[in-house]
Amino acid sequence: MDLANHQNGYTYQEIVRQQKIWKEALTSLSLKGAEHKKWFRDLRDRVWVFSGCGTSYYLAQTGSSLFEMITGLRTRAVPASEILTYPGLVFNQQEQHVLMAISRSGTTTEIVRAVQKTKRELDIPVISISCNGQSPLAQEGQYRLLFPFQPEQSVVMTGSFTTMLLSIVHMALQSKQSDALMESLAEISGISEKVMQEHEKTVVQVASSGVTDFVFLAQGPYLGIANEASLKMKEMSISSSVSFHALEFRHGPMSVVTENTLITILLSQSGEKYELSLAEDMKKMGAKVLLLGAANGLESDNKADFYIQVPGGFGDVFNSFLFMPILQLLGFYHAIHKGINPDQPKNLTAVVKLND
Ligand code: F1P
Repeated sequence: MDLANHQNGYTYQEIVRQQKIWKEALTSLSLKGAEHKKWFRDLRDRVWVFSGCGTSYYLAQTGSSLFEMITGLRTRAVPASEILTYPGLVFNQQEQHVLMAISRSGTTTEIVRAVQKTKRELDIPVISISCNGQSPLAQEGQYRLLFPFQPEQSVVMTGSFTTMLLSIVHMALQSKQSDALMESLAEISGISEKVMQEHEKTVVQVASSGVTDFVFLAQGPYLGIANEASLKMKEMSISSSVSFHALEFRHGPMSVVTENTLITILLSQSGEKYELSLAEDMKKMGAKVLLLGAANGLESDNKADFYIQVPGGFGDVFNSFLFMPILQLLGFYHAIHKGINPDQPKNLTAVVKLND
């Protein structure tokens, strides 16, 4: 595997630089705490609807879960297309809403049209979250969650996902006085960098272990991460890849498991007992199993073929920042293993523009 050559490519560079970008974003966001606190005063009685397309939809799923865990406010996550096709199902008339519109480019047709419909026709306030502060999406929002971001050259989103997620977590933390959580947020970039460096060799080993199709399983706030990991694997390595709620996998989807299947289970705080038992069952079925989690003594239980253990104590709110870079590298290295250049993904464009 010609690693050196592809590690100079921008997809790899954008994966390994992301923690540095988080620090820069956090410096800028920390100056906006008072403004974000005012947003809560304006909008706290509403249901917070998170929305985006593709990677940004999976970010919406993850962001809404973490936002609700932190703030206790009611949230939901929908693809932008649902706002265009079934606005009445998204914005139930019994409730009041605020739309959190997410987009790396800020120019994706569906999310821009969804924001315009939500704001102009439905008179619902919009918070724009984008890596491009000059974009139509950023300009459209009455509220703008923005931060400095070195634009990504890659078609596939990597650091843009985690940096926008960081901005959502930072904003959610303004709704409560928790020095401990703010300290963890400040620490997580350094910890994540170490995790990525420490486990990169294992990721290369897993990616080139002969597996050919991929399953990513998770519960709760990790489902969006599993969905994004699956999309990364598809986009970068052109491989068969699916994702489900972990405990749903036994109810039919496990029928596709072969000895060439890698099942990656993201361990959660609340579901670990069930997820470890699932790992054991899948290993018995002949799949290769990768356990990714903060559990102590992970390797002692022999329930899996591969283990990536991250430092404990950061909990469900911050583990996504430890898991996502690892899962992005998995897609990257499997692409290299297949002789595919992730800088030139097949059939994809960086932004989807509709003409209709
Ligand atoms: C959304 C998106 C990406 C996908 C591809 C096409 O982009 O669907 O998630 O990987 O790049 O565009 P954006 O709205 O977040 O810019």
